[in-house]
Amino acid sequence: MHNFEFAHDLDIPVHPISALDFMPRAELAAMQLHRLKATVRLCYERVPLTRRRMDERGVKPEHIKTLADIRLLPFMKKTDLRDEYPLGLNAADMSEVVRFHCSSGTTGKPIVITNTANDIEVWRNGAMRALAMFGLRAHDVMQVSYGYGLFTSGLGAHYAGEGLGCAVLPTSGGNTERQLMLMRDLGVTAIACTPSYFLHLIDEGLKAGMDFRRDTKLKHGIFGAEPWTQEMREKIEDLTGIEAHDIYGLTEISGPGVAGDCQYRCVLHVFEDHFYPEIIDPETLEPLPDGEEGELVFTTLDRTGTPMLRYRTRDISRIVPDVCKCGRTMRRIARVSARSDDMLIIRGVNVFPSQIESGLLTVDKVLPHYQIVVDKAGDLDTLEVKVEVSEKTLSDDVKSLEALRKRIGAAIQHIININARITLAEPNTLPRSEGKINRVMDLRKKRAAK
Ligand code: DLL
Repeated sequence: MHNFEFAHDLDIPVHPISALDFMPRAELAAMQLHRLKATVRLCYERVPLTRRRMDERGVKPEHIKTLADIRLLPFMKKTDLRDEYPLGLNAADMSEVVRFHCSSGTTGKPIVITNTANDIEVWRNGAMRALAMFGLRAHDVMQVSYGYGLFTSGLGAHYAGEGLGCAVLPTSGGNTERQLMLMRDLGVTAIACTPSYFLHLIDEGLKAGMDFRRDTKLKHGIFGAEPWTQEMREKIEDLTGIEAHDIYGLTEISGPGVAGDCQYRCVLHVFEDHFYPEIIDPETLEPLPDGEEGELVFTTLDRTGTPMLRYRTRDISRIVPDVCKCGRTMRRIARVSARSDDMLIIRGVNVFPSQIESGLLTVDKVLPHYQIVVDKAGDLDTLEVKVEVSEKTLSDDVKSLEALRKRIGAAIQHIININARITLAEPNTLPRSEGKINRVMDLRKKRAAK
């Protein structure tokens, strides 16, 4: 169907659904521009907030003549969705809407996204292409342990698996014992869940005497919905022998399947025929050149329920220049290891939880369960990192434990330049999660609220 612009050296045959991933750039750009124009027209005609903002800037749909003209358009933010709750940004007639999805924020009302049948297809297409890129095929048995419901995770993974012809096991989250039993008994080869829930499954499996390599057929993990580091990926792969793939997405733009990594890892291909990425400086709102880190912004190119123009995700990434060795022509973004919302300011230094994770997971003997506690002693911020180690490690002599604490502290300090107090915790004592995990306790906020 498409000419392949670049030779590719995939070790697995390309799935037919992936053909679009290899579109020649010129063809892709023409498709993007055509779709962008239609989306801008739709928003201008149907979404009063967008129309007002475009009018204020003197921008009309006909001013969008090239892809670069996207810069003329106003941004959208999560607060717009909240302020326009429930349906102010909906562009479709209710007769065309087939599903609502919601994403909760930390405060107040959820945001509501309407999906037309077309939007579900767009979403399914991105999610299927992600799984195909990971190497899943019809013979795979996929357990979906993401939650089903208002969140997009469960259903997104579900469609993608079924679409590829996999046998899907919709366990949703929770009931870990049953999850493990079914995983083993049904010969599950792929699991889709948050990386933090998979850690919990590994733990519970080990406790029950289960060896993932020996007792399961698990080959693929389809992990996303929360930031996780390369070090965490290595830890998971080491513990279980699976390939841990990274799938990215967000409710406002569609769901899981906006981007994913190919076999060359570390960076994610964006399904650019549907979702147009930009990186901006969050202060000046100016687009940044390829390679520079900033806030990830997406424009949906062919959604019709709640189309989004230049949606500010608050996720931090960068566009990775150059062509990928896999031959896909879709541009790449660096893995999203942090959200600007998660940034902690400790003694004046900006710190992301993922930086602490990267540091501590380089130390052997450390288990991938930790908690970050930020507090104040007088006027000074304090940072404590609690990390689990095995009972065997804890039974080491005092000197060895002190040396281990020092090594962990040094690994963290090397990255964030802050001295943290390290507490070694017993196995299974730090919080676990069935969905997105929060590993940070910022007690300064509680003190300030008192
Ligand atoms: O979490 C959609 C999703 C489900 C993606 C399952 C992947 C797998 P929301 O609940 O709207 O949607 O949350 C979106 O989660 O802005 C990121 O901050 C974060 N996130 C999602 N995927 C990744 C990832 C789903 N692979 C928010 N790496 C996004 C890092 C991710 N962060």
